[in-house]
Amino acid sequence: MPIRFLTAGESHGKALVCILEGIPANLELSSEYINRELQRRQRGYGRGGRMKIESDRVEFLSGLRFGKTLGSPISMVIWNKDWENWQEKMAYEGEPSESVVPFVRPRPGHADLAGGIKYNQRDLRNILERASARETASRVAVGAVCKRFLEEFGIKIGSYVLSIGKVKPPIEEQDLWRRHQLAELSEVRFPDPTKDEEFIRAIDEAKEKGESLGGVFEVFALGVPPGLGSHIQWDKRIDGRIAQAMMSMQAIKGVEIGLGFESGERFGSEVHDEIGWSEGEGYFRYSNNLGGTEGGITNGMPIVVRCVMKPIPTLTKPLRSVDINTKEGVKAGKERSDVVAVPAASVVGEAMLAIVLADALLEKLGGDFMEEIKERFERYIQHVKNF
Ligand code: EPS
Repeated sequence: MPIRFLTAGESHGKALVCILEGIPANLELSSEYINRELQRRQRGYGRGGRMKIESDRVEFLSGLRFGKTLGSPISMVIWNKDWENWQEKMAYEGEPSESVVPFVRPRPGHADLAGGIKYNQRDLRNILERASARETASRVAVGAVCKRFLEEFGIKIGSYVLSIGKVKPPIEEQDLWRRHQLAELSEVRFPDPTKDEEFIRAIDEAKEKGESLGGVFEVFALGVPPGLGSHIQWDKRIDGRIAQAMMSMQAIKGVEIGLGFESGERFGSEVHDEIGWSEGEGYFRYSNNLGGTEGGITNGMPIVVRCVMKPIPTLTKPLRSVDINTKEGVKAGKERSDVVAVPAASVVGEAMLAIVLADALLEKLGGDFMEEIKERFERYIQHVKNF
């Protein structure tokens, strides 16, 4: 696995930090490129007050010189503007001041209780700070670097929202990239901005009721060559690696590739993608029901992944819980939060898919600098066409 990354940072700490290793030398990269992706993650109707405070931007700490990667670990920091308001409550050293009120009423659905038990923390803030989806800003920064890398090989990644709560308008536009472009114009990343109002109404209604909402989004990759991942071992299978990456995102409860669960309801002839061949181009498929993977290997068709996000666990009309000190039945604690974050999760999904594919492409091609990797890529593409 050539690509490795770690993130660090509490939601209301000073900053989010990440280290990305494995990106080859001589890749052109700019903070502007990464910041564009970070801004995309901040959008979406139904986000809470935090997104008005933050304007996420990355600062490079290593791995880059004069706009090109060095092949060394790329480390990046995203400063939390909100830190200014949390310095006392999140102080790194000293004793807690009187203003620090421990969080003792775990929210059903959040990591609060399970994490508190596991790490023996009686102030559940010590868990929720790291469990927060604020961490996904780091993933988007890492994913942006991987996207930049994949672009050099003509691989493009996009996404759009399919549903929020029960709102699920039909999608007419079939071309995946077109859907992505239309989603960029929508306040909820739906690939038809004329439907935004329907979503906004549902989100407003949920907010009024003290509720939150989840939903489904689809992430895809175009231009992925056949041959990434492998059938030979469970942990090399590309579909397994994609599913793990997606499931690791906060609040994701299900992942499907291609037709996914629906394939279990069809005959084999209605599922498997028939094979064709054309002069100059080589093999192609008449359909893409399997979402671009067969036997744990990419097959040259677009990778299509669908994820479901559960509703955000912080409710302004909270559910039943227990005070971890008194053991009394109480209402769960409240935190400032979002009503819905599916559009943001869809952007994070792009980042996770980019990370997996960059890793698999580097595994396939090897190499330490862009020029040699590109040469190998061209040779491999010739092999694919001539096979
Ligand atoms: C998030 C920042 C958080 C939340 C959200 C995601 O900001 P704050 O907690 O300061 O309001 O908006 O986190 C959660 C939904 C969660 O459950 O923790 C972000 O940057 O995406």
